[in-house]
Amino acid sequence: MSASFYICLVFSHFVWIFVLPEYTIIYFDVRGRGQAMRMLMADQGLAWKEECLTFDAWLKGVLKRDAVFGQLPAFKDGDLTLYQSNAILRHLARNHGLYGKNPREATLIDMVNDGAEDLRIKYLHLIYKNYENGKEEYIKSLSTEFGHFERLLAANNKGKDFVVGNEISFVDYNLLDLLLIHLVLAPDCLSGFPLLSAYVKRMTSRPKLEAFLSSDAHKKKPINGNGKQ
Ligand code: GTB
Repeated sequence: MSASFYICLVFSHFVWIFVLPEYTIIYFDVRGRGQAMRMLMADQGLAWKEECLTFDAWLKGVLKRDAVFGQLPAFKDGDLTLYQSNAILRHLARNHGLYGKNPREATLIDMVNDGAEDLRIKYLHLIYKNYENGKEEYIKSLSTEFGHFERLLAANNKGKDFVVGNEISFVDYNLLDLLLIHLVLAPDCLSGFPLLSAYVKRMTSRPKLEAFLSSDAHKKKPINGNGKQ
């Protein structure tokens, strides 16, 4: 199994074998596109290591040359190295039962994740390219953007479950990350969205996720690489 290493403990004539994933995130010192996978792993009780590099070291070093698309985050699962944050989320989802209960749910999860990615690209454009001039207009556009997700929640058991189905999936961590970073950008942005507000409360109250979100590993990590948030 490529994702794993084995710890064997021998107790008299019994052999206990535990299979533990050996995961590593290679990224800049930001939450950025690494945060949904961190929340997923924290919530699922999975251990991971972080290899952090500065933007300067990245530009000067060989890592950029070797990266499949010349970008980070990268993710190591044993001898498998992956790029593209959404592919990494899907990899974790397939290996840890976070991709819906059937093909129909998996497709809906993909659909919502693509919608989340569209919003993330708009957010990143604001942060890295147009913060001072675009912030006000961007915040106004959030009522339309969040309306999509509020309606998706409403259509799924009146918002009482997850965004798709009644089991958590990788898209919940991606959506939660997006909502949390927008709450920093515009603290009132969810005030007109009761289902999304309740969803954030429910998700952030999951014990392992709550512990991660209150850790320094989360709180001290900047959201973005240019100090804007
Ligand atoms: N589609 C890819 C994915 O989903 O993984 C997009 C990855 C991506 O945009 N990566 C950016 C990158 O590698 C970092 S995220 N940029 C470097 C390059 O292209 O050479 C945004 C970001 C920008 C800057 C910092 N920083 O200065 O610390 C951190 C994060």
